[in-house]
Amino acid sequence: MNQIIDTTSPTDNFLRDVQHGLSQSQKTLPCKYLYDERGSELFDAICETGEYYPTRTELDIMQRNAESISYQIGTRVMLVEYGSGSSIKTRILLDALDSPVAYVPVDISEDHLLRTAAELQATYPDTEILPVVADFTQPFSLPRSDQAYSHVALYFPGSTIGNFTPAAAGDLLKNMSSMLGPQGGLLIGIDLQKDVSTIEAAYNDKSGITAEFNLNLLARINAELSGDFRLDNFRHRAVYNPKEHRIEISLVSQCDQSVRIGSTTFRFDQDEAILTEYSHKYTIDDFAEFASQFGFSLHKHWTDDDGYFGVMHLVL
Ligand code: AVI
Repeated sequence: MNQIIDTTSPTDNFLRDVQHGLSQSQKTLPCKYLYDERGSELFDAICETGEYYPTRTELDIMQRNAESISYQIGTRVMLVEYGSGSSIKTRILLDALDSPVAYVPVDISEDHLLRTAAELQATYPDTEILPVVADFTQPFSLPRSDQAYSHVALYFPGSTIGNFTPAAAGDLLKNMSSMLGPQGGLLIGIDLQKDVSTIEAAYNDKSGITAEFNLNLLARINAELSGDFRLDNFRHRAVYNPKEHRIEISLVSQCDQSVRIGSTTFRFDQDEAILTEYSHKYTIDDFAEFASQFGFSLHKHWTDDDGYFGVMHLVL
C-alpha cells in the first residue's frame, strides 16, 4: 500500500480561516474544520443515532442495489472516493464490483485514512489501495496504479455535497468532470427533501451528540490556536430554511462576551450566531439539472421506499 500526500493541494490555514470567518458581520467557521480526530469520532457516533437517517438509509440503498450499482459502474475500474472516512459503504462496492483494479480513498484526515486503507488492503489483496491525503475541494492528481484500469469511477457518498454552497458544489463538480476520462462516472449520495420535522430531528438528536460535534470546533480552536472559548457560553442550533432547502447549523452565544484567539479578541453579542455548517437537501430532478450545468447527465438512480435519500449515477 503506497501512501500519497498530494503536495499540489494547498495546506489549510486554520488560523487564517478562523480569523477571517469571525471577522465577518455574519460570523462563520468553515465546516471542514469540524473533522479533527475527535470530530470524526463524534460524526461516526451521530451516524449511529436513531434520528440521523441519512447514513443507515444510504447503506440500505447500497446493500439492496449493490449488484445493479456495480453493473452500472463497470469492470476493472479505478474507484476514487472523496472524503472516504471509515469507507464503510465502500466495502459494499468493493465486494460487488467486478475486478476493481484500484481503490483511491481521498481524505484530509491522515491518521484515519491510513488506518482504514491498511485494513482495506488486508481485506482486498487483489485491489491496489492507494490512499491520497488531500483536500478534495482542490484539484489533486490521481495516483498511478500498477495495473491498467478501464476507467475512473468517482464515489462521493454520505450526501457531503449538501454541505457545500451551490457555488462551491459547482466548483467541485467542475473539478470532478475534469478528472474523469471517457466512460468515467460519478456515484453520489444525495439527501432528499422531506418533512421538516424529520430533517430537524436528525440534526438535534436527543442524546446531544450533534451539539457536542458542533461545540468541538470551539474546543479545537482553543487547543490548536490558543483560544479561550468557554464552551458552556455557546449553544448548538440547527434549523431548516425551507426557502434555501437547507439545515443551517450554528453556535449561538449565550451572553455578551469576548473571546481571545492568539492575540486577537472577538466580540460576541448575546444570541449572536456563528454559522458552522449548511446541509442542503435536493430532489433527484433538481440535482440532475444542477449537475447538467457541469456536463453530467443522470444515468440511473436508486432511492429507499420513503424517498429519504438518493444514490445517483451521473455520466459525462
Ligand atoms: C457530512 N455531512 C453529510 C453531514 C450532514 O448531514 O450534513 C454532517 C453533519 N452535521 C451534523 N450532523 C451531520
